Amino acid sequence: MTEFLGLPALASQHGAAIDRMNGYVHLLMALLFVGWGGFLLYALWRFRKSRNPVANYHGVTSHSSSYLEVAVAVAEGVLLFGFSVPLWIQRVDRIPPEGQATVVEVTGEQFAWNIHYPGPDGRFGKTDITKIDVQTNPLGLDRSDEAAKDDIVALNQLHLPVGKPAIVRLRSKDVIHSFNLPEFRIKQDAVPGLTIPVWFVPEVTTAEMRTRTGNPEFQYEIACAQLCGLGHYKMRGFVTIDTPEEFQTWMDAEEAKVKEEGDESAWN
Ligand SMILES: [Cu+2]
Repeated sequence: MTEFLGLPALASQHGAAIDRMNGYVHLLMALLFVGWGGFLLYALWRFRKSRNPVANYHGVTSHSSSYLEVAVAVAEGVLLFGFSVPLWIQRVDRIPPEGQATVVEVTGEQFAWNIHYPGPDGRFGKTDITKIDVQTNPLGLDRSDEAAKDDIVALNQLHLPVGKPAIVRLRSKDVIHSFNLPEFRIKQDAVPGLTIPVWFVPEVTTAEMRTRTGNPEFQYEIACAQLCGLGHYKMRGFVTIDTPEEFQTWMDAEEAKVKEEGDESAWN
């Protein structure tokens, strides 16, 4: 189905179900398009003036069109209740427990993605609007808060381990953005004032995808899918799917950076 629709390579667990549904919807639409187009041509020919010089006041007496309409409605009902709704419930209602997932907060702003990990303690530190500094502290993280001391903040670089559910809590600092990960079949608006969770299981590491696509420079992208201002076009982040070991190495390096910065500010 992925090839048939010309979709980006697939890299998440639930993505195949989304592609399948997308394919069925396109098939039904193609069928309707051909059916309606054919019917229009038939009607033009069948009811041409030379064959029908006088108007027929009885109209259509056969019921076949009603049966066809019912069949289309049934097909649409099956798509909606058989495929869409179960998938939707799974996506928005069956969020895995946080203890079994990588939890990360992603905050959109004009024009970047701020990535915030809770650090080894697993608790997100307090943020304070008065502490926001566009250059040094875009989230306004309050490092004096015990839970914030080990928090990791990154810009446009989201790392996740392969095979483990990832829960992304989406937020926005200014306008509505949209967090779009095409290869993971994830797209969700980030709305100011709301924290919206999205979850998925990444199944293909960045390295593996590089081999698969034959592109040594391949990167999973975070695209902003909502026209959010003049710099919308450059609001582009990257997702790196690591093996669990690589992820730990990256975390440790980020953790060391945080410690270093903490020591420096204490010294100052
Ligand atoms: Cu945006």
